Amino acid sequence: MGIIGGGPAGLLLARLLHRSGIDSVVLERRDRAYVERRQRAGVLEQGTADTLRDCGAGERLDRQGLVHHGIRLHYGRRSHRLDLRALTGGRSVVVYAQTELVKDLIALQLADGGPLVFGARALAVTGADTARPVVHYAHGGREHTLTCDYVVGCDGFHGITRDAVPAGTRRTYERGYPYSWLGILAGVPPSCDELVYAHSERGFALFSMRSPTVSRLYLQVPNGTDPADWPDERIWDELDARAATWQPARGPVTAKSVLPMRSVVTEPMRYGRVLLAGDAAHLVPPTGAKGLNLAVADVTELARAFARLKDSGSAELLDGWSDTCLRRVWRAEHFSYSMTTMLHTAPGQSAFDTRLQLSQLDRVTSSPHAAAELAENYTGLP
Ligand code: RFL
Ligand code: PHB
Repeated sequence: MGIIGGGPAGLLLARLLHRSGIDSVVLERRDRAYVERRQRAGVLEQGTADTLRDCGAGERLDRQGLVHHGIRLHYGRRSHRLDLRALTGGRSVVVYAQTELVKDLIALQLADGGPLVFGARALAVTGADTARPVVHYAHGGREHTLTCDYVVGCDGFHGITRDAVPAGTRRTYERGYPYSWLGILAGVPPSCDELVYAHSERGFALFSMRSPTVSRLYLQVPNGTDPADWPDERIWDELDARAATWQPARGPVTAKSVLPMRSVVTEPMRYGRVLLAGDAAHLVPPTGAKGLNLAVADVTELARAFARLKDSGSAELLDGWSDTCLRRVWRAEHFSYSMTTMLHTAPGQSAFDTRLQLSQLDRVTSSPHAAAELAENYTGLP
């Protein structure tokens, strides 16, 4: 099996396949230090955490991950807690940085998994509709080929595997948003023990964390924002203004970046012997904390399908894999879109639209049914 991309999707797939006795090679274009430092997600659904535990990657997660039983919604100078555990019959989320999860999976892969080649950039995949697809890649200043039974593109949104699917056989559904997030890491203990999602007419703000000593915060900013225009003081002042009734503790800002938001789905996720998983197949805006969890769900199902094929010769799960994943993907797309549009203030937003947002926030904080709907989606659908 050829796996392109050593992010969470590629690394976890390699691990799961290894446990089923299926060999794979992972090609990752960046070096190890780069992959282990890349700041991204932080919220793991319970099912994601369980998958990591099942494949032997749960030791540090259980020691250092922060289990959260609720989230806070701030709006109109009020704060409401959604009790995720009570609303879902016992489900919670775990705050554990994607950087740490990636470190754990890399260590496992290098200890007893198949080859994981850093600095190996896939250039093209050919023969998707043959029995032996080929990955063409560059490594160490030379070009190489890897001939496989299957190729799985776990190469993220800017990957090249998607191009192996003829344009006429795939369809892409896409939606943009008129805002981005400015994200910072700060060396200061979290000043709230749960995540705070704040709606304000100045724009959205999110308070999160990485560990008992590191906070992670986000501010809605206009598309095209240069992080250099946001000195630390300006960020903290704006966070205070948006959080209204509550003030996050200030501390040294150790990282700052701007990320645009997009919703994208490519269908189908399989063409012949080439498959697309994780961000290579779909993107969600981060407000619902779903991207990493979807990537994990895709490859968990895929590893199961390959194990079935190996053990019983049945391709039934593999043939249904794309449809199985897409049902979950579209649910997460809807949830991520709803959270995003409920909480952000679009440029030039009308007072009418703001009243609709506040009405919806009132609904999810006062109706047990509406709250349960949000909580079930947030903690992950079975
Ligand atoms: P990745 O992590 O992008 O990994 C793809 C890997 O492929 C490599 N690659 C190639 N390798 C070889 N040859 C090529 N030609 C290659 N092209 C690319 C890349 O170097 C990289 O190592 O995709 P993957 O594995 O599908 O994982 C997806 C997640 O990373 C992503 O969905 C999440 O980070 C999204 N996300 C969040 N998801 C959550 O579930 N919960 C969250 O709280 C959350 N917060 C976030 C997020 C994403 C963010 N950013 C920066 C987009 C917060 C942020 C700020
Ligand atoms: C994060 O901690 O990076 C994070 C948390 C919740 C989100 C998005 C990102 O919805």
